[in-house]
Amino acid sequence: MELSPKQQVVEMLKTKQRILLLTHKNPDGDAIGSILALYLSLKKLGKDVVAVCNDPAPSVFEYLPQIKKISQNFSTGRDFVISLDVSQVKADKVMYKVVGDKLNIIVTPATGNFTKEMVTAADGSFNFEAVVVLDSTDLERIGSPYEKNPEIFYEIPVINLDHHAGNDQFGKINLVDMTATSTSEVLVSVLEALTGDPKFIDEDIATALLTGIITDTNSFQNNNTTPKSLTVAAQLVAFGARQQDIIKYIYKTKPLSTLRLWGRALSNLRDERGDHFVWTQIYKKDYLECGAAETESSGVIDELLKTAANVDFALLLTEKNGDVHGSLRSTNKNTDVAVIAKLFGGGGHAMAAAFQIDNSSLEKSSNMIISKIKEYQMTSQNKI
Ligand SMILES: [Mn+2]
Repeated sequence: MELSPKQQVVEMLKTKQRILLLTHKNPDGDAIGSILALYLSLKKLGKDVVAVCNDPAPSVFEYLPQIKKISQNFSTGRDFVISLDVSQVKADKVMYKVVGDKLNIIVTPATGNFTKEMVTAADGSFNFEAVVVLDSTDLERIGSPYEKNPEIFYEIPVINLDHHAGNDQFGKINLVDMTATSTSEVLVSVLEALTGDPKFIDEDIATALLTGIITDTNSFQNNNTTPKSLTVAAQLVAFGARQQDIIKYIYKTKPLSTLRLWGRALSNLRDERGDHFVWTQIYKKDYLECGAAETESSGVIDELLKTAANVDFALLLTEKNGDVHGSLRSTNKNTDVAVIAKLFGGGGHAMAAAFQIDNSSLEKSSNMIISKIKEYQMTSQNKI
């Protein structure tokens, strides 16, 4: 019988020793929670694990133990192989010596002489045996770890662990559960199957996993919250997940820089109620002047803009890393914001979606974005 994707993931994780974990750029709580939980679990199982993300974890997640183990860059650990053709001359002894800045490999022939023409050099195989990509709809979302090492993803088996409807099934094994609230929720059942030990999930792993579930359901407020996600969350609390820490750090404490930045976002709020939406923008200079990191704008849309009355959705435009980023949140069940994100090549869920305009600024793009959305709102309303 063919193995299910979950069984294939479990088999792969059991048999491979050196494993690379990756998640998407601009990581959210689910990206951070799932990569950290899998990192801690595989370490606990004695594996050699490296966890990498394009960007550092937002400072709000500092309550998570070992969060600093998620690094921003990595060496592919690729061997470099120098080959000597021994079809005509046999080697007797091989030694190496470091002389100044040079590593000399000294090969003594059994008989005859070696010549320069007999030497070649090439890239060897990667030291990783498996790659796990978490919470990413496609490989591009990983950012520079993918862009700089695309060959890894062809040469090493990739496990794709996700819950997004738009996932493009890029893995050798694709465990994409669209009924799950979060990648962290998917991971809970993988860990249970992998270890067969209900007590394997300790307090730290449970806290990381619960962080993912809580942030992706917006503390069980979003309508993606299912009975199963509540059961899994209850289980994690029973395993010692520090739920109060999560709520306190994520929802009840805000650095002053965040409050200042949100203040700017609110004072820039534009009312397009004629077209049934509100929007605002945060410029690069706003982050600098507020002393805020680029990640600090992420909550403004979920906690403030989304509460706007009598509109279909809210839009937040930000300047990040030289790109313009758009976040969309639907405020009612009848509005699918993924459709709007798609106008700009983005995607997501009905309730939350995003897009990016590469190499641009708000000055260049925001008029174009807003007029395209207004045009769409007009035609979509005409249809009803
Ligand atoms: Mn997620």
